[in-house]
Amino acid sequence: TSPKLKVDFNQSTGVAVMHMQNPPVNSLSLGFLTEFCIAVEKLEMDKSCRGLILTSSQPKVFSAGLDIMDMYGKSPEHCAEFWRAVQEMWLKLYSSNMVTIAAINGSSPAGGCLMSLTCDYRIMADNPRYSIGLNETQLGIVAPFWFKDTMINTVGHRTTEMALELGLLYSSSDALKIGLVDQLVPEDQVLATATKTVTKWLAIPDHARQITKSMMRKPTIDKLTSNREADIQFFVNFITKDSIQKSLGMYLEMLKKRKS
Ligand code: CO8
Repeated sequence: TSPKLKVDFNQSTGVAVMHMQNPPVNSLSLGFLTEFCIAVEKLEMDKSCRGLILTSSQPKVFSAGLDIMDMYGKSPEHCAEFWRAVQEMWLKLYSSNMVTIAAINGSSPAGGCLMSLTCDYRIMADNPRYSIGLNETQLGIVAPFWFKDTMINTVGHRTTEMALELGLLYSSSDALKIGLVDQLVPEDQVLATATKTVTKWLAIPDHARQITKSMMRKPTIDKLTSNREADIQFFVNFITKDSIQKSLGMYLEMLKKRKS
């Protein structure tokens, strides 16, 4: 178990609960993503682990998404390494053979929303203060095609088009309405409901469920795996542009001002 991640594996149920603990807001930094991918890989290799629940140890936030500091004022080499780690996180989760459940116990913008979308099922705390969505355009940046595809696969084309253009963050009840999450429960029941749900999914024969999951997701996954280096190059060129760096800087200022 690493400091940024607490993994509770229950041998008798075959279900692991992964608590993200990267204070203050579980931003997906290069360091965090590296640890995260190693931990998921370990569980994936362990034949006795059949289910994975993702949740947050931080109050009010599931994950604030990609760590902006890994994209702001960094060298092209750093940005490339960071982006490869983001790709890896998505590939590992979206193609996982395990039943994956997002227990979303707080806000989940951008990369946090993407992480949730890779799961088989999403349970969110019923709290109007918590929001979820792909808000990239609000930062002056553009959600990559595989973020977009993952959202389309979940909520459909029209809803995704509008959500991405406007960078919409949905309250938990609005997220349920559009199908961005599957179920709302009181905050103190998020994890218990996830545990119950994973049991239901695990009652289906593994091989049949896994082949079906792969059939649904493979075209989307192949699109990235066959274009990984080009996608990294595109990200690095985009994110290191002066105008984009300026947008990120303004967004960071806004985050700080909003606090007071
Ligand atoms: N990265 C780095 N630092 C962050 C991030 C982040 N994503 N989010 C918050 N922080 C920092 C804040 O600046 C603040 O720092 P400090 O204490 O030094 O002032 C600290 O974390 C705590 O944040 P808040 O005070 O805002 O905490 P709250 O509990 O009030 O709010 C929220 C939590 C709702 C998560 C809020 O922090 C928030 O909205 N954060 C921004 C979330 C966001 O917009 N993330 C988008 C990241 S971009 C992404 O994930 C996909 C990019 C795809 C790139 C494609 C390019 C081609």
